[in-house]
Amino acid sequence: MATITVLNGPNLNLLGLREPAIYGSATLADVERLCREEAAQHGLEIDFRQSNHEGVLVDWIQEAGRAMAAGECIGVVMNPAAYTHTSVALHDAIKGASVKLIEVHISNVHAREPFRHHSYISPAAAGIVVGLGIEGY
Ligand code: CA2
Repeated sequence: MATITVLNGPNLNLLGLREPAIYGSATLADVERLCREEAAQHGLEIDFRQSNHEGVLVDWIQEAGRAMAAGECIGVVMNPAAYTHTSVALHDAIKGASVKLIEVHISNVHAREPFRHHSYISPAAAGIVVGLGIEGY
């Protein structure tokens, strides 16, 4: 069965446990369930992961690139969290691994602090979903 890899960056393990006014009350386990249910309706499998470590996320993007080349993975959905605004390494990994990746943000980053308005990921992404809550996944 074809797979979609869903990658989550730093602190998203805290989703639903802190700052519900910004990110809502759903947990990351709820997001995973949502993704699996939606994927199942399309005959797809979900490989759902979260890490607080930039290098681990780079490794997973490269792994997804290999799985895409092997025809096992059809693409990546990624919420890079704070690394969105800092990480040239994630930008390079997406480009270098030729990964088809959709960048997702739960909150509308453009309506928040100026430092959240720039994304190193967007120029390497195939598409962007911002501000639609966890439904954006
Ligand atoms: O809106 C998003 O999805 C973000 O990617 C979330 C990141 C933030 O740095 C980006 O600017 C926008 C933060 C993820 C951490 O999530 C937390 C959840 C609950 C409590 C604390 C952090």
